[in-house]
Amino acid sequence: MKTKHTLMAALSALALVGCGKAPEPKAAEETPTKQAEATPALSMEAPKLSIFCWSEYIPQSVIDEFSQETGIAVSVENYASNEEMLAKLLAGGGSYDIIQPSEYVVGALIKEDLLRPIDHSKIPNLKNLDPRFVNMSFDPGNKFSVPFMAGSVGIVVNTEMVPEEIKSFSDVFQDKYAGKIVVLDDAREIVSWGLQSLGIPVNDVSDENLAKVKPVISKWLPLVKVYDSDSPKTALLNGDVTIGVVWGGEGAILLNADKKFKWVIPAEGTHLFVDSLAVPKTAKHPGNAQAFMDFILRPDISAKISEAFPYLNPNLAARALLTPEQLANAASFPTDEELAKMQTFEDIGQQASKVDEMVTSLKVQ
Ligand code: N2P
Repeated sequence: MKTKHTLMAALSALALVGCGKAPEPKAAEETPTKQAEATPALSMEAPKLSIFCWSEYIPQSVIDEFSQETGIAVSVENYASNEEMLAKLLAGGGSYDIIQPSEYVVGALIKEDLLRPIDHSKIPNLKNLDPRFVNMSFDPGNKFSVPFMAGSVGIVVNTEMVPEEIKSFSDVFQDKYAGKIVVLDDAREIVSWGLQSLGIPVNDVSDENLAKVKPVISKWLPLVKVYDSDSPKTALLNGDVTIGVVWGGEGAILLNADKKFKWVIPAEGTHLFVDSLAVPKTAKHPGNAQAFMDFILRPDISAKISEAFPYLNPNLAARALLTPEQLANAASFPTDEELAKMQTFEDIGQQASKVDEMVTSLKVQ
């Protein structure tokens, strides 16, 4: 669970990195030669891979299949927010070969020179990707990252309990739904909903705009019953809450589970996230990391990921393997018209700590 402390640690660590005090990469246990670092030779790497990824995103069956095919032993650690991941990565405690940052964090990590360039000749399945999800502004030419899944943030309504029409973020946060709302436990997301309800672009997080958003969010957050970024579907499924703002893949699982759930793309517009795989500079097994990137881009494997976690799959060859029902799930695959109204997040530098402080203070009111 993200705390103020972890985000502040992440931001101060990034600030330090900006001052040229990046944590030194730890020497590799298995292949400690400088030569191996300069030119990753697959044969010199131990058959190991350490993945640090979002919870509920990479099915264990996919990881097992990779291990069976390659003989590479995989360890997995999960996080529930980009900020939690950054804090752990920058603290240098874990030694991760693959991380799974969202678009704005890929941009920040590239800027701070914390990612290792990837070798496209080792990832031929890059060709399967939808051109709309490659060469994006946060990583031109995909020099450092490979899209894993994309998705939108939207509203799920239990229509048996909430018969009123819900169209927007401000429709969700009404007094009559007090104690019946689940939202993502993510300060950047929450502030973006406030900004969008005021018609302000999600990346315009100036002090002035944050001051405008504060009164909006301070009315909203006391109505929230559950903050959950790992599995916000659970509170909706078990009836603890009747309405929520959740990741698209979570919404898609709810729509598949019960017809009483409805997915709504907020009228104000919403966040289109692009979660990618990237290799930290400190990775000990960059060759294995690239083999894993290529594996998840295989159409059959990517389709299996969609089956378990139905996000917006950016892999066209995998999409061709999905059923018409999967492709018709409104929470997985927004229409082109809906997509056109969505915004991706950009790195907002030091303003991120103000966003986090604001939401943290309003949550504990
Ligand atoms: C997967 C979480 C999706 C991450 N459980 C949204 N950026």
